[in-house]
Amino acid sequence: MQQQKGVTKTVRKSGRVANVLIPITLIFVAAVIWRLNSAGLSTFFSSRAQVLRGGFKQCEKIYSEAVGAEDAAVLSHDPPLVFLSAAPHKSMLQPSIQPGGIYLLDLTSKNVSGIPLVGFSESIHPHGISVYRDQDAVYLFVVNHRNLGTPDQVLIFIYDQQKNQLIFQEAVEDEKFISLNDIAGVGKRKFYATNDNGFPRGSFRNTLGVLLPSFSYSSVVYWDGQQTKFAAEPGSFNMANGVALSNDKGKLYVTDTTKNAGSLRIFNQLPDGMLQETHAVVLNSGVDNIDVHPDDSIWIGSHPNLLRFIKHVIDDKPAPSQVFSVVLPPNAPPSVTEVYSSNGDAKNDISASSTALKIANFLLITPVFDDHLLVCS
Ligand SMILES: [Ca+2]
Repeated sequence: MQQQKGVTKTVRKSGRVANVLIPITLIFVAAVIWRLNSAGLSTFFSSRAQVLRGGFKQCEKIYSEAVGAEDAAVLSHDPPLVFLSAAPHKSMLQPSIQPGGIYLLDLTSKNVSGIPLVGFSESIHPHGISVYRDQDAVYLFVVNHRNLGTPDQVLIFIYDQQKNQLIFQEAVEDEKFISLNDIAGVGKRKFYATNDNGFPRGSFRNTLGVLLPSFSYSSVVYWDGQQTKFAAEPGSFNMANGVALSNDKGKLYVTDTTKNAGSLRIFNQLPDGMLQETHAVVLNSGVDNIDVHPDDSIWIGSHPNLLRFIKHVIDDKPAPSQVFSVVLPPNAPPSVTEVYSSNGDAKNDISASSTALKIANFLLITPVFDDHLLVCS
């Protein structure tokens, strides 16, 4: 009799556990399916037709040493010169990260050359970069990744155009630099940077945050030359990625790669550096880096199918690319143009476009991993 009571208790207890576990599992599975669907599950096997608008007629591939030129920043529009940040980014998840470099692209000659770093002898694996100018100098801010377990840092250089050299100024490190992605220099010793995740890359919590953005704790940090603070608290973003300052320096633009399936978010900068969101433009694509043209148009490289992007990371198969141009008129709704869209495998094409910018009569598109740039004119 005693034994039967025990069995009944165990059955009731396991019944209660099942009552809790089954709904939680169903909610988790539904959340993952919803997430995968917003990342491109419904169009995973379909291929995208190539689209080129905005007055551009044709594109050509530019091959160089700058493989994996994830970010690009304009040095000058006339002559058209661009800094490239290139590195073997697949090594970011290996215990020992592989070095990359900073390059200069001359769009007139289509020449790409490595820029020597003076005064910085450590390994560099650059990610987001940003140009800041004052009367005296051109500064280049660089997000630098190091081996897994070693925190990210920001390097500041001054560019010597006569000698084509980057002169190292300082390395900024802070415990709030958790999983840095992109940077926007806003003073010679001031910047905003995105943490695309609230946990270091390679950790389980980082992967969980990618799958379930409510747990990503993504943020934007601000360094004022002395200290770092969260300008947008952890959890303000699903995945804060690209960041750029408006031409009038009053607004900060941040791409949130997975918010509402991909959004451009617009913030006012408060006097203490904190960010106050004014509005957002939903782009329904995995938006990456941002470039602001002198005419105030905002150019964004994007990954329209994040599942195919992940597959591209794993097996090198082509991944689609997409470029948006966004105009934000002061008293009218935003205007969005899809300037480029492709499957990644056409004759003159590029996989996984992370940066797009308009310079002179060219559209430059750069990739996360691919071995070439795409220049359209
Ligand atoms: Ca990025």
